[in-house]
Amino acid sequence: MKNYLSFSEEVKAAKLAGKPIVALESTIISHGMPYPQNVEMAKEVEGIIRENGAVPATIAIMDGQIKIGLSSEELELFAKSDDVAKVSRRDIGYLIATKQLGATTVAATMICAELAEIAIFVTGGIGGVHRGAETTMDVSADLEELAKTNVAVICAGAKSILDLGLTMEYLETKGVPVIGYGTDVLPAFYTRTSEIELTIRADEPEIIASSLKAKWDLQIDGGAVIANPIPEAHAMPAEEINAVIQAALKEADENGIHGKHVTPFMLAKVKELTAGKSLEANIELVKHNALIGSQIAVAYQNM
Ligand code: PSU
Ligand code: MN
Repeated sequence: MKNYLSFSEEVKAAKLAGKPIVALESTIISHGMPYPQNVEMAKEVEGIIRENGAVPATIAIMDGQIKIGLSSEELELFAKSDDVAKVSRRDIGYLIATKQLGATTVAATMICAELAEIAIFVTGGIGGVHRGAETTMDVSADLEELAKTNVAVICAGAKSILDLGLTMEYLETKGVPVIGYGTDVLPAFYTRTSEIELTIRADEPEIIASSLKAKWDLQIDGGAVIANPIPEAHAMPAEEINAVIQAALKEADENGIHGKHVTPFMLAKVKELTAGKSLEANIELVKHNALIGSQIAVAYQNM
């Protein structure tokens, strides 16, 4: 196992010192945002985590290894190159064998974080059950991973490009806790609320940390979703974003976009149709998740 993992000096030192570590994904950099905002976001997020007493570990596949922690040059490479594969659970072995560049999704990052013994992972949004999944069967591998891998994902809920109701049903069936951070309803990424009520709410990072500890101490395997609403100042008006998402879904359908291309296509299209406002919101919500995620990581480490 150890031979496949390559830790950055910073993460190695954090492990030795017993410091809290926060995992970060790389698909959001390579396929979720355009250059140069993607690399700026990645560096800012790492900075926020450091300022809040934790150590960032951005995860990606490169040179036949799983990198746990990337240098600035490596972040730049993943942000700039148009030759980076989007890596989910199915792809990890092949990408290592062929020594290609691979950006890890939520599912793949969870697998790598667990291997590296990192329990807390910060990102923007998770994949889920797509609208129309009853015919396309498009259900993100992120959900299956949440069902079995012991990593908590701090995100801003799920985007309404997905079927939020079906996504929640899936998570309920698989026994994945969805914890609202300071909210009783599922945040919908660009907006702070949705119509979906949550059964678990926590207002302090310590409650989340101790809930995770109890779950895993009891060997109740699987991840958790910590749903942290986008800050008020950066939220988008619901009608506006929903109209844009409808238009983007229509375009995706007309262009026959499917499989792993759906989510990146939708993100780029929504950005275009909102004249970049969705990207700004996306960056702000990830930064806020980094703040809350660091607090959870610190609390978890202190237990
Ligand atoms: N949602 C975002 N930005 C992203 C993604 C989701 O707002 O970059 C990425 C994440 O890496 C997530 C993946 O794991 O898309 C889900 O892809 P799919 O729907 O193909 O499973
Ligand atoms: Mn899919």
